Amino acid sequence: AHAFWDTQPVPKIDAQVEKSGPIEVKTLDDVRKEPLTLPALFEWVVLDVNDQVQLNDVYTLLNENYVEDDDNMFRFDYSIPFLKWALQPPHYLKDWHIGVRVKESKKLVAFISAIPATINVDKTDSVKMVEINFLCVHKKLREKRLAPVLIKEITRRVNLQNIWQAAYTAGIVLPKPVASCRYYHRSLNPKKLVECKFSSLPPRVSMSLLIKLNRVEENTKCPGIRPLTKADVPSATRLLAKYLSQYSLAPSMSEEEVWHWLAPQKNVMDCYVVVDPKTGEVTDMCSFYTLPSSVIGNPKHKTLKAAFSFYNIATSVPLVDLMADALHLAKKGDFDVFNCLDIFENSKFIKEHKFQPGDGNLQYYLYNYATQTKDPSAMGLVLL
Ligand code: MYA
Ligand code: JJ1
Repeated sequence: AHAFWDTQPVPKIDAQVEKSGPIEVKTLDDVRKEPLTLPALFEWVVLDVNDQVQLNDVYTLLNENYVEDDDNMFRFDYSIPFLKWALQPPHYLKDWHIGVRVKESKKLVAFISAIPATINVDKTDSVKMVEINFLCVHKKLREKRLAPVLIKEITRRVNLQNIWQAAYTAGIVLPKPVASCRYYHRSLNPKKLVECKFSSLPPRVSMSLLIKLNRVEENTKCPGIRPLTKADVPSATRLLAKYLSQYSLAPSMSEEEVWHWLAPQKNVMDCYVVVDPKTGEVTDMCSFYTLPSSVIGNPKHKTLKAAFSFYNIATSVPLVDLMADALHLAKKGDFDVFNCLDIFENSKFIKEHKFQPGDGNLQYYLYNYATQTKDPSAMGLVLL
């Protein structure tokens, strides 16, 4: 049923994986030295995201053609600064920002990206991988088998760096999910969410009652909570490493990477910490990234501003209190909704903070690495 995926080193959908490890082992000699062949009208390009014009081309392709919900009412609208940040972590390779342009017009019609990451699997194996994201084919070129060509080309360019594994997520089921996770949503601006049809007014609930039900705390609960600074990074890196070590799939981040991924950036990343006044150690942190969605065909609202839960660690306060602060801060930041997955210990605050399940799922995958299927609560990795 999968003309492409059946040829790839991924477990069959019905496979019961017992032992973890690579599915196939190859060497550089096995890797094709020339790019994959594209249909004659198209050409491969590397997108230089330091160039505003090329970065804008990626933004526009994604803004018009990237991921939508099942009913095609909302489409992710990753911002330009977000894309630049997401594509340029420490040790990124510009060769891994791959585009397809129409030869004649130079219009960008497809994209795929890889970034380097070290991922710990089953708490024992540290695997050098890439994270694949932003796979996109223009709406007018869909179902022409272009996606497999993009995937094979990025695989080739990653293999040329002697990297043989990848992690990725998708809204659809492919061979074979490591974990199947669910989106949950906390309404912060219920009136707008209803007007956009992101949510509906529950039966026998008035708008004024809905607004009241969705109020957040007027004050923060965690004493001294403040934005992460560069001076916090050594301590925050230790806290993260210790916290993430309990998960079956989690990133391992250097100090450099922690600062890249968590440094506060307006309209991109929010990260707050609690620091022990005696020791200066970071004891708690919460973070969320900004990912708006275009509201498709709504006369009143053009975009929905969503916060996506990132890495949250509570040691000096209950996790529920830390997340109350995250919701308070997101509301103050004018977000309309706060989204999270049922990964980490998130089920501990989902009910209490009135999150509701969405209609979307997120499947986690590994390429060329077999491992036992995991519960969402064993997952310690968030991809953008
Ligand atoms: S997930 C986000 C994906 N993007 C979108 O959903 C945006 C909107 N949609 C589109 O742009 C297109 O519909 C896409 C497919 C591009 C998704 N992941 O060209 P086709 C398989 C993997 O005729 P199109 C993200 O970014 C499909 O099962 N495979 O189809 C992570 C079929 O194969 P098979 C997918 O609709 C991406 C084949 O493609 C996906 O025109 C991770 C059909 O191709 C998907 N999301 O284009 C990629 N959707 O016949 C894998 C469809 O076998 C990375 N397909 O069923 C693997 C690791 C690589 C690096 C390895 C290094 C070592
Ligand atoms: O956002 C999502 N769903 C929303 C909107 C649904 C619109 C109709 N289809 C939703 N709303 C109802 C819940 C409501 C929230 C406020 C409080 C009351 C309840 O369910 C969904 C997630 O649930 N989003 C998507 O489907 C987008 C795609 C998700 C897959 C992403 C794949 C990314 C891959 C990147 O590598």
